[in-house]
Parts: sequence; C-alpha cells; structure tokens
Amino acid sequence: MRRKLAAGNWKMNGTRADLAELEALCTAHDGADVDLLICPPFTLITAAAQLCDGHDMRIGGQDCHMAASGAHTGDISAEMLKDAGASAVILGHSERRADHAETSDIVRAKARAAHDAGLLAIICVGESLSKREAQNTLDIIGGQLSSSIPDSATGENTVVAYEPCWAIGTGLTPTPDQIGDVHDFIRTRLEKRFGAGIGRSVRLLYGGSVKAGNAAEIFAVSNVDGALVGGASLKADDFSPIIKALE
Ligand code: G2H
Repeated sequence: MRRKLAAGNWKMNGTRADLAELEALCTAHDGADVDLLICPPFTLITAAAQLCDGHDMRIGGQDCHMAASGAHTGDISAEMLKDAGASAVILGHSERRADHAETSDIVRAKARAAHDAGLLAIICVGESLSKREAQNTLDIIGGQLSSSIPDSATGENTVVAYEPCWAIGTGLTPTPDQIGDVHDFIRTRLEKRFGAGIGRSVRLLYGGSVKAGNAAEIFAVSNVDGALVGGASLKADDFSPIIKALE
C-alpha cells in the first residue's frame, strides 16, 4: 500500500515572512494520514526545517548538483540540502529542463547524488503541448523515465511526478482519463524495469494546476498517489483543502 504524498513546490517564491504559511500548515495538519512536504527556495530551507521540527511536515529542495562538492559557483549539493534539514529534492522539473537546459541524463545523475545523500528524489517527467497534440505523449514520457531514473531507485528513495508542461501554472489540466493513461503507463514501465516489488512501491504524483476545485477528481484517478502543487501550495488556505482531499 503506497502512502499518499502532498508536496508543495514554492518555486522562486517566498521570504522569511512567508514561513507563517508553513507554520499554519504544520499546525493544521499534525497527525495527517498522508505524507506532507514543502519545497521552499534554498534560502528558507534551514528556517523551514527548524519550524517543522516535531511536526508531520518534511522540507525539500527544488534542485541539487550532481557532484558531491567542488567548483560549481551558485550550485547546491544534495549533501548540503540534507545538512540544511531537507529530506527530499525535486529533480528535472520542466522549468529546470527549459531554463537550465537540463537533460534526462543530467537529471539521472542528480537523482543518483540525491540517493547517495539519503534524500527522496522526486523526478519530474512531462510532455509539451506540441508532443501531446502529435500524440507522442507516451513516447516522450517513456524516454524521460528510462533516462532520468537511476538504477538505484526504490520505493523509499524515489517518487515520479507527471507534470504535463502545458498544464503548469496555466490553469489547464488534463482530463482524468488522460492522467490515468499516463500514470498507468508509468506504473507499467516501472514494473517492467524494476520488477513488481519496486515498480509498485514508487509513488506517482500528478502536477500541473492542481487546486482545491480539481484535487478530489484527480486523486480518484488510478495510480495517482498524490500531487506536486505549485501556485496553490503558497498559501495555507489554498493547500489545506488539497491535503484534505488526499486524506
Ligand atoms: C507544476 C506545479 C508544481 P502549478 O509545476 O510543480 O505548478 O501547480 O503552479 O501548475
């Protein structure tokens, strides 16, 4: 039985004042029947982790470098995230793939570094609108899965997030059938590569314009084990109903 996960991706949003939202979430959801994670910007990780200490809320990063240390100005290693109090990291988000030319090979190396540091790697995959319209969605997702997930993946250290690029921050969402088709495909691919034990234990999140109004419908889809939520995770009043819909 896979435990559900509600993960918030604050992206490049948030200063110390916004930790009040995190505090409200911590208080409201202690004892939640699902796993909870907020991934704030790097600058807030230490303070966020201290704030959440003793609560049922974990903190994660939004990226890490593939190397353990070295001359990489401006980058952060997986070990540094862990040291700052993070227990997870989002990798291969489409905004990183687009803004920083991250390939699936790079994402795989980063995920390997995350595993080595003891972090949960949330590996994102998703097709562009043109690929969806050309009916190439499953080819794209299959390729991203093969190249982005390292052999070290298990159900404990890896989560896969399906985030169609055209649904991110746009207010557009795929139909439940479209989400189900992709999630079932991902599950089958994981089972084929890693065997039934690991393949069935990796949690699959949907991400892309999840909000209170569509969460229940999305969570009812087969092989959806939770959500990676961007805009609607910034305010406790927006994220709380999504968490409740998952419980
Ligand atoms: C997709 C998602 C969070 P949003 O990027 O990863 O963002 O919910 O704002 O579409």
